[in-house]
Amino acid sequence: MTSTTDKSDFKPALLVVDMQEDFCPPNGSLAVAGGRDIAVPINELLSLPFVLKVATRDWHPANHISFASSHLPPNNKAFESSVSIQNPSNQGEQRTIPIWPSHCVEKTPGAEIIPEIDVSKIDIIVDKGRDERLEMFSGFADVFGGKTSTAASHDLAELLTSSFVTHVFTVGLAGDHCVKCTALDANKEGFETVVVAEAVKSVDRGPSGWVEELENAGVRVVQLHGPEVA
Ligand code: VGL
Ligand code: ZN
Repeated sequence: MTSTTDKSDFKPALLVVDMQEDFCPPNGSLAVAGGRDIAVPINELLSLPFVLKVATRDWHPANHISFASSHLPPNNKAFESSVSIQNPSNQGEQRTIPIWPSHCVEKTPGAEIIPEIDVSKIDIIVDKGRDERLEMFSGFADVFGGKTSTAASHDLAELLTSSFVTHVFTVGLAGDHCVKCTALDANKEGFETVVVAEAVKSVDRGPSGWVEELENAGVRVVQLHGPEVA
């Protein structure tokens, strides 16, 4: 038997982003309204034959740079403050990041994937944001675009490429943060990228600017049980 690489191959992967207790009501420190409810469409997707099913976990040390408790006034107001951080790998490069309540502290109950998700269907878990000095919304790279094994447990692009993935379906929490950044990076890495709208919830309850941002970048935002979102 010969094997050929057919450019028309459809080898889809599913990325389940940050379906963790701290992002879900009723007790999550950074709960997204309706966050727990999307376990239903996510489990439906998990029952489909994706070539690879990956879950990401936000996985921070207790002194993570995005936590209010890591800063002094006036930079310690969760949801209000933002701070400038340095790229540890490139002296002088800076990014401004928002400040959050402590969340998804490694090995704590808040960092657990919620029990409603059928984790038996997940092939691999990628932990991200492990470096106290770096914010990492995307499963692919930190806010400077860096890929370091101290910040992430796996190189997500490499995982997908080694399974010959062509298409990436992204779902989870939060639509306007980690899902958006992960989908934008998947697209940048060259994967055909789709976000499944019913399987995403966002922090921002207002008009969904993140949908437009994704669509402008070439990411399709679709309905699992209906037509594409306009
Ligand atoms: C997230 C804020 C901080 C997310 C993670 O998963 O969307 N948001 N850390
Ligand atoms: Zn985080």
